[in-house]
Formats: sequence, structure tokens, C-alpha cells
Amino acid sequence: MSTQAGAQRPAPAGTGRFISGVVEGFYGRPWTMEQRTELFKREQRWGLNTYLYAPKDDYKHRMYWRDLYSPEEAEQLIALISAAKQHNVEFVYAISPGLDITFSNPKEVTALKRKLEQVKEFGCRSFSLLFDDIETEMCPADKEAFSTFAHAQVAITNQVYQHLGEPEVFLFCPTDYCAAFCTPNVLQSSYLHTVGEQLLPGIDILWTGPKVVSHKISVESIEEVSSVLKRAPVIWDNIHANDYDPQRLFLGPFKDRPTELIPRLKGVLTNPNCEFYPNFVAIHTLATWCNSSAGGGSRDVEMGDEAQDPGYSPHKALMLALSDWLQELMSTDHPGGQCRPARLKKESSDEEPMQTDMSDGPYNPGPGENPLYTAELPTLDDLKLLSDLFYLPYEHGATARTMLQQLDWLKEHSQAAAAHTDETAEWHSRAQQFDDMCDAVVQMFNRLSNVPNRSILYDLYNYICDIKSGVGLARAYVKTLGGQGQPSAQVMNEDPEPWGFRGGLSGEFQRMLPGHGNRDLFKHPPMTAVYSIRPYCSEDKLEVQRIFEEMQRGEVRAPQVSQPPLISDALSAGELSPSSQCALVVEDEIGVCGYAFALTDAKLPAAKFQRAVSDLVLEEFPSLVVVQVLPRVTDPSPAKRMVGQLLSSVRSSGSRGVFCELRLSNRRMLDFFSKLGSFKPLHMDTAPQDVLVMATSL
Ligand code: GDL
Repeated sequence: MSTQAGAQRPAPAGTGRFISGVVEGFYGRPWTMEQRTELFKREQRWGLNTYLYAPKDDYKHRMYWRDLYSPEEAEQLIALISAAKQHNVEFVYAISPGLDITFSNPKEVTALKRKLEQVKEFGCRSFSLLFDDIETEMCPADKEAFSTFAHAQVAITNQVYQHLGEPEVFLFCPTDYCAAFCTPNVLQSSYLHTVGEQLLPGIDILWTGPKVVSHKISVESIEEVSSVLKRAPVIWDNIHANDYDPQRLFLGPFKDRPTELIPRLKGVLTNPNCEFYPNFVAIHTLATWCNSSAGGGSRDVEMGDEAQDPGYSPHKALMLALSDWLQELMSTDHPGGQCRPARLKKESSDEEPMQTDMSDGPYNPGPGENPLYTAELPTLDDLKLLSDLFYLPYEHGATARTMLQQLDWLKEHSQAAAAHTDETAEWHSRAQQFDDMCDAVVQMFNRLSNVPNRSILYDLYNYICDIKSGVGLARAYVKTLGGQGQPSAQVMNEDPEPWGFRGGLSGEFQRMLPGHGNRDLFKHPPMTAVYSIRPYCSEDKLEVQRIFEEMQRGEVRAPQVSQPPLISDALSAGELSPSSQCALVVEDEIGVCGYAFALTDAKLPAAKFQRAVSDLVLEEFPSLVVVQVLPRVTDPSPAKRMVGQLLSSVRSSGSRGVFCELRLSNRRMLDFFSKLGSFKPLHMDTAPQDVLVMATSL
């Protein structure tokens, strides 16, 4: 039994019914015909009414839009369109000619009409022209024929719409399909004004909200865009789309779109995750939202205890979706698949029905032999946890947030782990709680890998494997902080396995860019200061020296000791130049407030300046890094980012390891490198007494 609404909601203000459903509009592998048919069944069951066919990487939808369908393809499309009809779902065929169409060439217009006529012959009644994600510069021929790009698009769209007999559903996706793309803004966008004024009134317009992936969509923003478009838009919602990041999947509820929007919109279509099966939650919760407001479809469960939106509670909608999804996970999708749940308990193994090799009957271990492997099945709590870990683009679920906060606290208070302070007991209790949460993730993974519905599992597999691994690293790190870890399990040990440095080349690039670390927003309250990191240039020399001197003055040293300079001091004071690509400065609104330099090969200077490291150490850690950040920068992330970028540069120079020289009086930097986690102290006789050398392999 589904707890979901089954009736379709009445039409909103304006003409025609409220369009609700799914747009298959993402980049990458399109869904299969079977999956689409399954989608229609679900849409019907949940009271959604539309499917927009727009798979970006389907050859004949976009790149080869002019090509007609072959008889085999035609057969498949005919079957699909008829399946949609059977399930009361409006099949809208979209085409994206914008990559290379010449709007002013009549042959192109003919090609477009011919293609859509062919699809009309397949039984399709509703159409869409999409002009998203294309070059905005017109070719010379079009520039001659049309005053603007908007005029070109509108002209061809109106023509095609009329040619097809003004279908009841005809959708247009503008090139500026969200507020962020409008110049200078929505109200003053000449592109949107042309579209709004000149597109025939029977054509509806797709809109993704303030951004491509909109965190929130407000009533005001929709009223604003509607005034320019001269009609209520159909939302193309990318809230659950994951085609832009292979590590992310979105299993959180449809959220941050007030139900007050419903009467102000022509419809909502969600463009969800590329993986078909995990979209159960995205589509189910959208359906609950569409059916939520007063006068909507019938509801088995009362929504509306949330102060923010009396019509819809994302939490309740999520729980409804997850409990329905759990049932689906338990239903087998392959022949002979029911044997696994029967093995749930050892006692029940006698009743196992699925033994294909009949010669010996089911295997039953004898006394002293291995018992049969018993695995549990996932629970609703497992699914809730899964959804929390893969929640929404701008928000982690509650458990994920708690885990991040806990880990952050454990790192910040790591000195309490070993020393006996007032916080020691709290540290260990929190470490235990963190460990329990990590364990729950591992158990969830184990139970999910036992689900009878293997198609769902396989769509989830890479993601749950990735999070299990990520949690494993964090767990080992906390154990190390608590003094119980195996050095081999450390996050950044000397020779980590490849899963100790994740993300591949793209991850390397990201760590080198100034924006890296911005998502610390998940853990910390939003920072008010804005920092920008940029390469060092010769004009910065004096500023850097000033920071170096200021930091030296601030260090609490034994007054009688006059210290000979270290290599790091010579680098900071400008007596030595950093290696190429190895010098960064950070600025805040006042000016330069920190720097980070590296030498890819410190051997030569090591001979000239005070010796903190032996030759043997230099063999293993030939590079040096130095960082100084003024005390007014209380946020550690700019320094972390600079060090991250320098380590990437040093690594790409072929170096095996990096060391840093830290005066014990420089508490700030000592603390910084200790908390980084990757640098470990080297105990050496060669180092001056007041200097600690820390190093990391690359
Ligand atoms: C987009 C694309 C869409 C893609 C999404 C998320 C629209 C109108 N177009 O800009 O195909 O899946 O971003 O990456 O949203």
C-alpha cells in the first residue's frame, strides 16, 4: 500500500492543468526504455502527470537533432509513447537544436518541422524546444536576419508551434533559464523581455529558479520572473540533479520550495539523479509536494506541522518515501532472487526454497563446520541514514551534520585526548559516539549489499562504497588522535593506499584552486571575512617581510638567545627565492595578511643556513614549506588552502616529501601544522633546541 496521494491536483490559476512530473534532462547515459516505462507507472501511482523526454546525450535529441529515427528506434519510441498514454502520463518530446542550428536558413526550419512531425506520427502530442547550455553568439547569417538571439529563438519556436497545430502542451527552454544567467538581472533582461513579449501565449516557459541548481525558490522570485515572461513558468528543477559531480547523489526530500508557489506556477518537472532507481525519493517527495496544498489530491497522512510551510513537511514526505522505498528494496528483481532473505536467520535455512542443484538438497553445515553466512536486511533507519549522508546539494542530512560537527570538535580538542584535562572524559565519550556513528554507516552498507533488489543496489553501490571508505578514514584518524590507532591506518601515512588520497586528477585541481575549502561552510558558521589567495609577485616582497617581522616580534622567546636564521627565515626575509609556482599570498579586506612559500629542493640552501635537518632526512623530504598568517586571521582555512596548493605543486615537481621548520615559540604555526594531521614531528639531534621539524611524504 502506498501512503501517497493518488489523485491529480486541479489546474492552477491560468489555463490548462498543472504540469507535474519528471524531465529526463541530464547529461550522461539516458535511462532505458524499461526504466522509463517503470517511471510512468510510478508517476501514475503517485499522481504526477508529465514526462519530458530530453536526455542531453541521446544522439537524436541534441547532437544529431536533424536525423530522423530509424524503423527500430521508431518502434521503441512508439511503444514508449503508448506506455505513457496507458499510464495517463503526458509524453512531451523535446529537441535541442541549439548547438548548430542556423535560425535564418529555411532548410533548418524544415528539418526541425520534419523531425517533430515524425515524432507526431509516433503518437506524440506534446512538444518542447530547448535552448539551454548553448553558445549565445549568433553566426553572421543569423545576425543579418535577426536583431537578437532571443528574436531568432522566438521566431523559430512560434513557427514550429503553429506548424504542429498549437499543441496544448508546448514548452520552451530559454538560454537564460535562471536568474543568475540574466544580464543585468531578471527585470532588466532584454532577452527575457523579448521572450515574454513575443513568444505566443500558448507556449509555456521553463525556468530553473535563481540558479541552475536553486537552493530555494521564493514566491517573490517567481512573481518577478512571471511579470517579465508574461506567464507563470514551469519549473525545471535541478534540486536532485547529480550529473555535475560523480561523487554526489541526492536522496533528500523535495525542499525549500514553499507550497504557496503552486498557484503561481504552471508546473514543476524535476530533473533528478542520473541513476534511475535512487530517484524514488526525489519523485515521491515531489508528488507529495504537488498534492500537498489545500484542495489538492487526497492524502492518507496529514501534512503540515511545520511552521515554515503549513502545507508540506519535507521530513514527513521523506519518511513516507523511504518507507515505500524500503518495500521496493525488499522485492526481488531477478529470477531466483528470493533465496537471500530466506537466509536471514540460520534457523530458517531449512526452509530455503531456491536450490537449483537438486541432487543433494540444500546445503546444511554439520557440527563443527562453518555456519551459513547470515546477513540482515536493511531497515527504515538504514534508509534514513543513507538519505542523511546523500541529502541535498546545499545541505547534509542531520546525521551527517552531527558527524561533521563531532569530528570537528574532536580535532579542535585533540590535546584533551592524551593529556588529563577537564575535557579528557568528554573527548573520549565523544570519540566513542563518533565511532558508533561510523559503525552504523558500515552496518548500513552491509545490510544494503544484501537487498534482494539488485538493480537498486547497483545504482547505489559506488556511492555507499565511497562513503564507507570516507567514514573509515575519519574513524581511523580519531583513533590515532586518541592514541589507539595503528599508524598504518592513519589518514596520511607515509605510503597511503590510493583511497587515502581521493578524487583523482580532478581532486588535485580542486585543491589547487582558491575556492577549495569553501564548503567548510557545512561545518562552521558562515565566515564574515572574505579571503583571496593569489600567486605572490615582487610587489608583495615588503609586505611579506613585514608579516615575517611582526610574527617574529610576537613570538615569546627566551630573550638571551640570539638565533641564527633557518632556511625558512631566509625564504621569508627575501634572501632566498621560492621555487616557481610555489609562492602564494592571502589577502583580506585590509591587505596581504599571510603567505606560504616552498622550495622544491632545499638541499643547496640547507648547506648555507642553520641546519635543522640531516642529509638523510633531506633525501626523504627534499622540499620545504613555510607559512605565516597574521593573528587577525582567525579562520585556519586560508592557510590550509595555501598549504594544500603548495603541496600539489611540490608533488608535481616530483618531490617525495616536504618538511617545515617550526620554532617552539611560534605556537600558532605549531598548532596549525599539528592540526593539519598530515605533518608528523621528526625527532633529530641536528635541529636547534628550540626548533621542531615536521614532515610529510607526498
Ligand atoms: C543544466 C542543464 C541540465 C543539467 C543541469 C544540472 C537545465 C535547463 N539544463 O544547466 O541539462 O542536467 O544543468 O547539471 O537545467
